[in-house]
Amino acid sequence: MSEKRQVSLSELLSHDSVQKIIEDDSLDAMERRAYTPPLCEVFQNGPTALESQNQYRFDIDGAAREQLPHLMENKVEKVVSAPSSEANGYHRCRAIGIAFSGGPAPGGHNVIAGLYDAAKKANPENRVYGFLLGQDGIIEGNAWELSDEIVNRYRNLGGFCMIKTGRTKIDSANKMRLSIETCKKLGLNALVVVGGDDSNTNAAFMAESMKEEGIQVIGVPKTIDGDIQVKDADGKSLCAISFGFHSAARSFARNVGDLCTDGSSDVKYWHICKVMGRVASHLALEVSLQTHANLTLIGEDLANYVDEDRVEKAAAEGVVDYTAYGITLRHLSRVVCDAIVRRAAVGKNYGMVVIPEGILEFVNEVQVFIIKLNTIISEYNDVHDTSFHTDFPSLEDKLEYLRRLVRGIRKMGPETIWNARDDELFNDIPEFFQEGLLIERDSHGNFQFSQVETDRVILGLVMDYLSILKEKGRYKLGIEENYYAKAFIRAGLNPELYGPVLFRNYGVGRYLLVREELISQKTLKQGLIKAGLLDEEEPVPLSVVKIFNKSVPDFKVQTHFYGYDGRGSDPTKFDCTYTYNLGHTAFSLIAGGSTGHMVGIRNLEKSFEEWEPLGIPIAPLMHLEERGGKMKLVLEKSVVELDSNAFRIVKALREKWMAASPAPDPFRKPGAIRFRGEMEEDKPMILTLNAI
Ligand code: FBP
Repeated sequence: MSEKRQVSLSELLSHDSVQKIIEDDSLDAMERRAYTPPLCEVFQNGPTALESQNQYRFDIDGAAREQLPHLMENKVEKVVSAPSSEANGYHRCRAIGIAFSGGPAPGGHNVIAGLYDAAKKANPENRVYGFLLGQDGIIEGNAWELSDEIVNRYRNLGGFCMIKTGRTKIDSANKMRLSIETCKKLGLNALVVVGGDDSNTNAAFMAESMKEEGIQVIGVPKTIDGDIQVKDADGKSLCAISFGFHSAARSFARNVGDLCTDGSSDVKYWHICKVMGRVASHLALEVSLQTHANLTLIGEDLANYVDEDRVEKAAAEGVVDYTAYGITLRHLSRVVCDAIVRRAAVGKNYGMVVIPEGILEFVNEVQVFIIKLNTIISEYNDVHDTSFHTDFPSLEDKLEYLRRLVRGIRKMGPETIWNARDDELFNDIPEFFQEGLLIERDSHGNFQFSQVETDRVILGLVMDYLSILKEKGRYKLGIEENYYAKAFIRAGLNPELYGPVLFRNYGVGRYLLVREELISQKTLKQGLIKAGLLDEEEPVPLSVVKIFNKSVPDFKVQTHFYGYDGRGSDPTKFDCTYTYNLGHTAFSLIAGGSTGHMVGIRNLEKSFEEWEPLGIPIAPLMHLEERGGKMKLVLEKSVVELDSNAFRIVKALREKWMAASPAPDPFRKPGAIRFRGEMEEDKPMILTLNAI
């Protein structure tokens, strides 16, 4: 017997094929690093300057005027090629710091790469520092001077791994003082903050406070949620979408698309897919367009719901029922159940539902709880040295605190907010949801939807309502007419005789629905006896039982959450190009002397040649909003507009995509994020549609 010599482990590890396989870098990553995205023409032609655009108008909030006086005169600035007289200023030696803020979004590394390349090209002596772990890095003076080696390692790659991120904001006098000290120590001329609405809000306050010190602050619109969409007072678009949205949406859509394929193959599951988007439903809307999932809930749309029956009833009594406006948890579950029941009626006991993470924010009763609990928690934290969550670690402790508020034991503000009715309603909701609603708020007092099992809440309600519908005989699985006829003929039974007795639509529909009153073996037997098809002592024929059992749907569900995965995906070509140009724009704004501006690119929906880099003044966009129980000056989040083209199209196709008909499901397969080759659609669909 010949013995085969086993290769030693060290030989194996040094083998060429093994080396290739265990290499940390994939071919895709290597290609991404080597790729340089195209640059807008203005960046290809040497130094740039800024040109104020007076055609844009803003309705300025009085509070913004008061709190950000030095930024009120800021205008929209277009990046243009610099006349030779201004070139010197552009090339002046500078030190710039950059920090990520908030959740990761694909393309962040290219903002750094764009800023770094522009800075080094303008003057090789320029220094760019990356602050580590978000704004904590600025406060604590924790920064890295970026080099070619560091920057090259992350070009076109996803995540914020290069310098990491954090959710701290520079929102107190002390943090501001420490940040200014850091900037001075590093000799910084400018700071770039790459973040969402809250971070850009924060950037404006930093710009205001640092102006005297001569430190410029520039924001970059980042968030996968896509809720930074800026228009002027006349509706002219300045920033159509934040970066990262396209990549995250494509990543979610790819997963949802694959589930559509699996779901319509083994036809036994309803897949409930929750997709990120803390408040706004833009991501869900884009996933809907990309995949044609059977049902996509859009929070903004549901919030607009009016219960006409209740309105009419109240009107007849001469009163107005305000609770008839807006969505309730009950209505939400009805919308989902309606889709399940209608598809079941045509034999489809499976389907795809897309739920935006922030949907509960739009539900009346949940909204009230969130606002009240935000206020209670924030007031507690303001009054005490410790925090609400440290003092009341368990759910029971928290509930007891709320009970004490009701009993009026605590004689401070919050007890008026939480009354006996709130407590009663709160105690009616499942424990895991109570815990979810009481979780720690983020540093802005924002409710953290990603921590709540929204899908579980909705599913619980759906299951309850489906059981009711089942008991009432309204939730049945349609039986294909031919299948029924063949099965009965095989069993020697006359389908024509049994059909009208068993089905409510016999001879009408292709899918037969068992009569509502036939809800058990017992009622089935009685039905047959009553129709004279069976004697009392006879058993129900097996094929009748088989058809009946087949008509009773077994609701099986799989839940999925798409969020962190998409946030960590590599950027699409669109996001690679967008962010690389945003980085260049940031440098141009700094070189042009701007502060308190957010970078933007106009005409993103058009061909690349028409992209127009600019600076958008943040302060004039700000308005007062309730945050953690207080009115704060913030940059407004853009939610899905119900009169936008993208939403109107999804609404118009809702019935088609629900596919509650015998026709095949019109699922669309978006495919993977491809970096190489031609891509089917090269920018967010909502962007293209809304620009029409
Ligand atoms: P940003 O607004 O900071 O970009 O983050 C958005 C987001 O990705 C939301 O979609 C999600 O709700 C949230 O972050 C999750 O936050 P965390 O990373 O703290 O869990």
